[in-house]
Amino acid sequence: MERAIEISMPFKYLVKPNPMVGALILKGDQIVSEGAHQKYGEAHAEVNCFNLLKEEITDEHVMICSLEPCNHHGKTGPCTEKIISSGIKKIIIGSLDPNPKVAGKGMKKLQDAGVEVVQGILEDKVKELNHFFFFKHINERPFISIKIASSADGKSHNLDGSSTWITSKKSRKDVQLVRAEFDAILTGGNTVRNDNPRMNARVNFEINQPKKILLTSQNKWNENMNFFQTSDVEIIAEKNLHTVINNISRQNINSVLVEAGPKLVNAFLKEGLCDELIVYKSPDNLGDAAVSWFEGKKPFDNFDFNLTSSYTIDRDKKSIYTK
Ligand code: AOF
Ligand code: ZN
Repeated sequence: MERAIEISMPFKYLVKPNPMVGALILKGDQIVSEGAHQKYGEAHAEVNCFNLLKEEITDEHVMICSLEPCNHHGKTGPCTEKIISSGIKKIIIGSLDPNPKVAGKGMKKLQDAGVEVVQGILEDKVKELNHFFFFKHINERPFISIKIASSADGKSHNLDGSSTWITSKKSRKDVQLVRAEFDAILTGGNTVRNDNPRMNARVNFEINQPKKILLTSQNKWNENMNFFQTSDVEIIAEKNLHTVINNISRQNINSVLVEAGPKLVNAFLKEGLCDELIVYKSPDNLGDAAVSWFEGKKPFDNFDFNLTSSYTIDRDKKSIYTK
């Protein structure tokens, strides 16, 4: 199982919002084939594993899958059918699949066909690695992170709208890596109008880019702005954030990164729609002619957040708060 998990991991950024999955076939204690899910929308781990198998299946062969094999027709066909028709007699599963389309049905299909199933091996590891995927199906909404860049005096931007970089170049590079982890990036009309951001993940490896979601009541946008130049963009005019998140939950999105100004960020916090707050803080002040991120002295305490980790990035500090 450790090996099945290991071979799934290099594809983290390419398979999302799907989970990372690895599969092996053993004969005795020898691995005779292995495969991973390598790209969103493409072959599942089990299929790749069978395609690379160079011998006939006998009663001695056992399959190991880090996730319960699927039993549904999604972008690809059901893995259970492939397993059953291969004649394999035993399968060991890391974790059951929380996706309601699968959830236990894959295992049942295999058992009904006479395949012996063992499940729950290194289950916690599989769940931890695919945290967003499990979170979405358990909570029926995506994991929501809010990222902000703050001056030492807790400010977001200058009152007159003039833009200044608050944090260092290295911190801004780190933000690109954070973006790469998410299935969607959500922002507001003010941020797009004032900052003209690209809001994609600019990293030096191939990824399935996050979808971009713009919350705005403005219905006409200049398509030449940076935001509209890359990947998938959706404009949502709804004001109720719970309705917005319900809409996003119906899509294949397990995680949302909110990168917006103080108004929208505070609205998400007040509605309890934030699981993680990522703060990049510069050592410099913006002063009186600037807008505060939060009201009050200990803003994060108001929302029951605890500091869970912090890092130094050049002159800045990155702090992660969770509930
Ligand atoms: C498997 N093996 O390698 C993966 C599974 O749209 P599809 O057909 O790609 O199906 C995606 C769903 O299948 C995904 O949400 C999850 O429930 C499961 N992932 N299942 O048997 C795999 N990646
Ligand atoms: Zn499958």
